[in-house]
Amino acid sequence: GGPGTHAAVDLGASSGRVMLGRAGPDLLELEEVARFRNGAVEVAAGPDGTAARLHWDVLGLWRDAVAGLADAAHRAGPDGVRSVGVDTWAVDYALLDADGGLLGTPRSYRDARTDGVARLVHERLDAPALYARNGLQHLPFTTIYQLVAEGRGPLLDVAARLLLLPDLLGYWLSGHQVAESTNASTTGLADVRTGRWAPDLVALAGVAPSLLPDVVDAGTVLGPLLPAVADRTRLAGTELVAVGSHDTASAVVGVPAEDERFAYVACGTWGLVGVELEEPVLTPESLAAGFTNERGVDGRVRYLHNVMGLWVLQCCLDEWRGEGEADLGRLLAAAEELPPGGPVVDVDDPAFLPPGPMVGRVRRACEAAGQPVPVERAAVVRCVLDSLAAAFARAVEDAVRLSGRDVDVVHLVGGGARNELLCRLTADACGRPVLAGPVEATALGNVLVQARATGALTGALEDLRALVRRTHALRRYEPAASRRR
Ligand code: LFR
Repeated sequence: GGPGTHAAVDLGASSGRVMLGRAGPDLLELEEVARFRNGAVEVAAGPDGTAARLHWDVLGLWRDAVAGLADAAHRAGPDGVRSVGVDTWAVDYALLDADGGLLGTPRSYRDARTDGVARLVHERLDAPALYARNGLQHLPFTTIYQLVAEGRGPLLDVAARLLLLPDLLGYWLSGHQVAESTNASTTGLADVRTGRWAPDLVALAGVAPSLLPDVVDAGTVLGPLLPAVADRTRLAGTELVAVGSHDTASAVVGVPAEDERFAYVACGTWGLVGVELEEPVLTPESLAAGFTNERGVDGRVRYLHNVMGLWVLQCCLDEWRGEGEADLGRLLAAAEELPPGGPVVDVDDPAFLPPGPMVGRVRRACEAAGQPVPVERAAVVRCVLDSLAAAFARAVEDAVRLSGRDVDVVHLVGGGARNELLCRLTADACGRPVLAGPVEATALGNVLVQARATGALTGALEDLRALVRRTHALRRYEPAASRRR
């Protein structure tokens, strides 16, 4: 068929957007039709009114997504929107009753309820054995641990179904309850070899197998939107397509790589750093280095490490805004003027994971590492960016070493590609060229998979990536050693 028009709902932990995408053999463009804030909402709701709980406002996200889809229908004009795809961050889920009603309010992966839970799971299946089954880097908030924490409350006793968040929105859009496989792979409940639910791991989580819906692969056309949704959005004849519903899986599809010799940094709230492989790497060294084998679109392996990402900077900015105003552009310009060789901290430290004031955590980490403590805001910003760049470089080297895949270039996609200082520091730290962009790689990956599923595009991921490369300008950063002085 000719070019297709598609709507991508792309929800990140700090912002969501609805994009209208047009794709064909020589065409790939995105139009932003809606952008809205997102963030976990904290309430103190323990028995004594003190325990902080972190929830996602899924109803607000649904309302914003539907409003965005209505705008998309309007902007698309008479030819309409062929399909819709939804991606969000990973691991978090909603519970539904037998009639499909929402039970409770989904928790954020940053909620402290998982503190100490992983240890309990590892007492029953040790970390190496778990790694052999699910291939995942140890993160305290992986769904399997969240479910063990969930089991301390009442909801699992009445829940009939668990849906990961993009699949929840997909259910509300189409009435179909499924688990898309790239995101299912992040739960810790899926077999790293097959991408399907692993009964032993489901049992370890303490849930009934019937709680989990059937797994479908990205590229599956799930069916038309529910009539009520189609009416409200004026999307007539539009179908829901399962895309790489884990945002990072869609981002990796959207990496404009020329051949397989590339590493990627998908940099937004998190920095996901790794390579794409055909087979998982499950060695003890890989486990020790904190490398995950998440499932990619077309059954590829996203062999990567989670780096804390722009979250650390976002929390510093929120803190400064609370004290008055804070201008990121000006802070970055001042940070750029500072000499290299300043303090670097280990951003992988779990101390940086919870929400709340961040500047003190950065300073304390410098102190603990015996490094000069940044005082001025610009010095804190520079420390965070130098630390991210160092962590990205370490993860690229680890990915290369552990997988045996040599790389010529590091593609930096996502919101971080806008941050020129971060891109330059990353090139310097990696000692390799960085190709920055597209900023909207995730939405592009979402649209590309829809376009291929509905016939506007054909080919392998390499062909989809070649299209991104032909249609999007990238910015190249050479590492310092090769730059002229
Ligand atoms: C990035 C991301 C990461 C995942 C983290 C938590 O947005 O999806 O890939 O590890 O969020 O879900």
